[in-house]
Amino acid sequence: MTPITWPVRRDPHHMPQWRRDPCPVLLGDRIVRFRDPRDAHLPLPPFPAYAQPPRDLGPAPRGSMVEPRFARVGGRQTLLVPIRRGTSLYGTGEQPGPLRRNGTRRLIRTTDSVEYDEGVPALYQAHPWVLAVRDDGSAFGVIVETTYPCEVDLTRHIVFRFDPRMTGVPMPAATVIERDSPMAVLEALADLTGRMPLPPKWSLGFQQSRWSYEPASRVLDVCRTFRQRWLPCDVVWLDIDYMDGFRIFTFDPSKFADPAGLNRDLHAIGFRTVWMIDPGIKAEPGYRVYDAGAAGDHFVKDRAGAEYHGRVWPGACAFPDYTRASARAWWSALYTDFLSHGVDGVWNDMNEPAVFDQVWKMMPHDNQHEADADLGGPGDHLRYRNIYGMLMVRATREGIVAARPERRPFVLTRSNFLGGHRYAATWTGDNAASYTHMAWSISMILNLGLSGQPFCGPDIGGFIGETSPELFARWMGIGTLLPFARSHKVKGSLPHEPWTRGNECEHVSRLALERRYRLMPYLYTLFHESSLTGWPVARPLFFADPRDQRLRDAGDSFLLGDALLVRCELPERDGRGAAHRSPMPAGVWKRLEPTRETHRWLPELYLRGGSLVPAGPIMQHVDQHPTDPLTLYCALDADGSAVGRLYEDAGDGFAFQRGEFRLTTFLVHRSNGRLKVEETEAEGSLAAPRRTIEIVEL
Ligand code: NBV
Repeated sequence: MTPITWPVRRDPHHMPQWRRDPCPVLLGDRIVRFRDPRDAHLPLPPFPAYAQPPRDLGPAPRGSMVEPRFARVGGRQTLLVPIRRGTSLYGTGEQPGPLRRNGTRRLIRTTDSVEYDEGVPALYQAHPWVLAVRDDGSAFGVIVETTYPCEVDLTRHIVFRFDPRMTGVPMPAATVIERDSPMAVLEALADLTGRMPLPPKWSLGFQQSRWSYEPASRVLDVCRTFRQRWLPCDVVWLDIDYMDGFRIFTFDPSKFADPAGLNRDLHAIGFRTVWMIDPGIKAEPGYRVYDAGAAGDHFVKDRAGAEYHGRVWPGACAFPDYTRASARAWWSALYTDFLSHGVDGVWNDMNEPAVFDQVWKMMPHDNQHEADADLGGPGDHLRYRNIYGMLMVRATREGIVAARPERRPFVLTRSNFLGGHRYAATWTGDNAASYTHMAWSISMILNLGLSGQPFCGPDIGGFIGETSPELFARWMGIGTLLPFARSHKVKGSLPHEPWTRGNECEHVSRLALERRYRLMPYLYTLFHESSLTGWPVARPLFFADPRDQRLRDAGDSFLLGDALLVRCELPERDGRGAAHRSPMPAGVWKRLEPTRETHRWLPELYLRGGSLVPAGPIMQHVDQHPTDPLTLYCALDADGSAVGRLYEDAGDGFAFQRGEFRLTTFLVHRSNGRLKVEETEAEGSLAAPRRTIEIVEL
């Protein structure tokens, strides 16, 4: 697929007039908003990526910051942030291809792109955001404050070009965050865009999905087989075919006649369920969801002001206009009845939004949204498209919280916007069963994390196409170490449960799953840390030493937190992929094997010298047993000690917000030739559980 970008008219006689902002505004410590001075008198539109509108703290001190420049180039508003040699660029949201983004051009526009490749113009999510890491390890980030589609061009510098159809819209502002390290930039980004709420612990377990497991008895069979074969798993997913004729918030009367009964049976064997809800509502008088939406005037309009209809699964559909609080409240309320069937989590798909009978599956850009003033007031689809998915999951999440205030919600979304991690986890959409896509599942997850979204993962195994047993097993090895671990597959393909691909594949999958469940105490601790700091759970290798240029491109390895390093082998099988192995960061890294054996298809794990990671017993689902014994894997430093933390709470609910948790700092050190463990700090009101602590020195 050739990249689609807007043509830039180059007129040799007409040099662009680059302007700098003579009076940028301070929004926080070394956080400065810059505007095109030609537009500075115009009010700034609201920017929903921010959790709160940032406060204007007065004129920014000059000279110490990167300074964006603004111009009209070839009739298009353009913003340029010059970079110096040795600066590596990351972020920009969900992007296929290598980890380092220098040299690339992409659209920031939510687009349904099945079986994407590197040439795809845009994917499902929109993050107008770039993270830049200088040669000395210092870093800055650029937030471009617009919901309109734009192009991010990193071929030489950081350039944003805006849509020529944005007539009468002021040049978007650019907010720059300047820090001493990339971690600190991400923390400041989270100060502005908010933090991921702590998810329920079960959503960190492994998840099995397929388009679609049907009927209900098949769902139950699959889950029972996981238990019989001792393959740990927490969640099963219900794709679109559970619905009655694809009508959302309904159940097929024969295939899923008793969803509450199904959920009960699954809960009894330790499974949670996540059910799909799309935005398209069948435009069918008599269907209660459509009737109520139409009566409440909750739908997107066409340019003439009539209810817009576009084709999706059920045929002609209307689309909720989530830009209005009243429509969101209506949407939220639909979940009360739906969840009463024992549904645990919700999967919002197709929310770019995707419409089948349109070019690029996009509804007309002059469709109308009657947005509330806090979003910027009424406007066309061009303006609001990029935040459609984010507003949808905001309403979904609010609906779940309202219906079930005592439990933590779990929502997965395909489309989202910068800041949308406040509402939902995400996955990288319709990838393919290839070694290249397996490699991208690392680089894409890392760049999403570097764009503020910590809770993300790929379709393990690859969605489109058939997966060989080796590819499947290798992908299980990698995917079970990524923050969101779900295997999913397209309709009509071969079965893709781990036991359907031969003994070796099943064996390796089991080891991969057992690793994840062994490391669950550490993983949950990282999620808790991320919910406080905004740091990614899965981090690029260069976080271990941002000055080490050798690590800047490493897309075959990643860090889980700061203690664990995951080194993957990415065989070059499609003529692409990374055959070379990235170097290790400097310092001591000790091999760690948390299960009784390993396999050549599984990534290698290393623990950083001076660190320890807490691990628990292997379980079939996260709440099957208490964390007893607690194993502390230690890589002692030169002084013979290792430090690490463990976060524990009820795993669901909100009691942790009232102090019912325990965050323990463990110190293991050698004294008189023996290893001793001390709890040097403990926060929270939960008492230390009585349990066996086992120390394993690597
Ligand atoms: O609901 C069906 C699929 C789903 O399985 C997949 O994960 C989504 O990304 N959905 C897209 C719609 C159709 C895709 C061709």
